[in-house]
Amino acid sequence: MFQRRFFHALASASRFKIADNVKKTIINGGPVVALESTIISHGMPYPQNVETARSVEAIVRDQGAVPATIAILDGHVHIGLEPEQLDRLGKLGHQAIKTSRRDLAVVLGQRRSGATTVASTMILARAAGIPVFVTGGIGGVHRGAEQTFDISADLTELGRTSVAVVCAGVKSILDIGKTLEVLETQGVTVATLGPSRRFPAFYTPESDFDSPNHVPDIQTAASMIAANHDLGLGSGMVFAVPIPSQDAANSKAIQDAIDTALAEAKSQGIHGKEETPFLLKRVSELTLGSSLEANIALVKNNAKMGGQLAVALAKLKL
Ligand code: PSU
Ligand code: MN
Repeated sequence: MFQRRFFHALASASRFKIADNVKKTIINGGPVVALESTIISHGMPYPQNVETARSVEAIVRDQGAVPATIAILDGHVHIGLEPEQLDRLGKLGHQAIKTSRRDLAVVLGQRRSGATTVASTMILARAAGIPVFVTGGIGGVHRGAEQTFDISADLTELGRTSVAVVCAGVKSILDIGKTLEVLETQGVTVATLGPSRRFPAFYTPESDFDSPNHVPDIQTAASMIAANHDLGLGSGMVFAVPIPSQDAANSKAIQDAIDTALAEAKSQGIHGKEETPFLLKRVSELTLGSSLEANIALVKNNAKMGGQLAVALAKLKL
């Protein structure tokens, strides 16, 4: 029943619109899973984005948890979207403002609509009292960051906001080794969930890096979240779930597409918040959709794990 403790006074402010079933479940200490919206607007094309978002919600429900997709619509923070709202966001695509921590005040203050990244979804989930969040991949340290300083705000957010993020690791459009280093600096607990000791590479089950921790089962992961909260660490956690091997993409084809996309981004001068969406789109185009298929499959698998994790956590009586 500890979500009740977790519930933040902030979420009762008039800027928040929390869906009735989500609110009821949070107040009763039941299982809720937060879902981000940049993956919908900027991470996948329409209509696959909306179809995926809907099936992800259904999978979370099948595990016995309540899904809460988070986005900003007309200046309000929505925790839990109606089907029409999800559709609107999916159709908006890149017209929705990609909203990370620094953008929240801008989008809300100007009463605009925005899709939340991992960083801002964590902030809003924390405010609403939702300790578990499912996504595809988190942002990380971009390749060449020693020159550009491009390090996703997701990593610093993970250092300061105690939400557990279930993902498939980070894409190799990023520098996976440097991403793990920054997560360590930020004090983020990182663990691969499942039998492997490797940190996953999003489209493929294993990167070249060992995961700092390895958790064999959901129950243990739930106990780790409870320990994080009990100690009041205030920092986030990453549970990395490798893509199931039958869904994994062809590693060579993906790597070639990533190399081409990175070269294009460089020659076209694409940087800052535009870079990640550009790379995701180009990799999908260059692999003729096979990366998108893998992406959809892994998000669904994460939703299954995340739903079960939220259920296990809600059952822990603290
Ligand atoms: N990685 C993916 N898919 C995504 C994103 C990252 O595989 O959709 C999105 C997430 O919303 C993440 C954001 O929080 O991109 C990171 O963007 P940036 O690198 O600009 O911080
Ligand atoms: Mn960036």
